[in-house]
Amino acid sequence: MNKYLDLSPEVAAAMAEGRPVVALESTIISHGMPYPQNVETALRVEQTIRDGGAVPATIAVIGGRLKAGLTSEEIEYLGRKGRGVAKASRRDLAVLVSRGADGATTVTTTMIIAAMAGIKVFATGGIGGVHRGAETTMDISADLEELARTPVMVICAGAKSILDLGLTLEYLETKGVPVIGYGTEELPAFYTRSSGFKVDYRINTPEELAAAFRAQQEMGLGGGMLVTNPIPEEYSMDPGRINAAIEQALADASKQGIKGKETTPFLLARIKDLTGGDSLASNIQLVLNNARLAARTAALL
Ligand code: PSU
Ligand code: MN
Repeated sequence: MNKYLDLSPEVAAAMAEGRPVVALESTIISHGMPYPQNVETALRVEQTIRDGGAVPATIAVIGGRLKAGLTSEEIEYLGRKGRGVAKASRRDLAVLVSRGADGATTVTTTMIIAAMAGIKVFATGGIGGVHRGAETTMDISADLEELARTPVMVICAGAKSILDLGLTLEYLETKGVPVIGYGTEELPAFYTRSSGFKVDYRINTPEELAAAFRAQQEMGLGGGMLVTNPIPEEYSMDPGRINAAIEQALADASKQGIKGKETTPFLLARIKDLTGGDSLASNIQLVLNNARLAARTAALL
């Protein structure tokens, strides 16, 4: 075992006995949602994974240790500190660890630490991607590179249209990342079930998801798989309303000169404010929905 990595006793026991484990990220807690809904949601997601017969492994960097499996006190700490915790991407791990610092893990670093721990399935809300205007800013999330290199299945609700969804799909194609629609032909756009863009394959069962991932790994292709699971109909948002909020948030970010790693957290918080909290309710429901699918799929791997 990697000397920088700590598995919680529950995760260590499940891995040793070959029981299903699902990884969860912590940037969604610190930077993705406000306190206290962030902590409540993180704990509810863990419970949903347990109800689905798997063990949750929420991932973060605490005191310079890579953690797979947090205590509820650690989750509370990350949630309370919010954007005061470093948002940790691949480039941040070396210095955070050598300094004994804390970091909230993005999709990228959650995949890295999950793979170190031997965890194959990871549930979250949305991934990073190619930002609108990336042809001049070159702002492309490290999440896409990680999907290309690290063997973890990431189950999300698609990507928000704060991103350029078409360019995000082009990038994933170049990098050889399979993009699967769970029960859909269309890439879901996080708050809504449709985006107008097609996924590579529609898969309708956890059994077929597990079989595709197993084939990818056994052939030695490596890399991850992106499973996009549409938000349940009853919680999806009105496209006109959410898209207006997204356009406004993007305009505000540009006016305020928001750049780099601040961009995504700024947009998420702004969209939540502009929709009076309705987007937060949808966000919570889609994460729970992804947790349920992840638990079922992990049980088959
Ligand atoms: N998109 C969301 N919610 C999130 C994130 C993205 O809808 O919480 C977080 C995830 O942790 C993701 C990260 O990995 O933002 C991407 O940040 P960036 O765009 O800076 O790569
Ligand atoms: Mn970026």
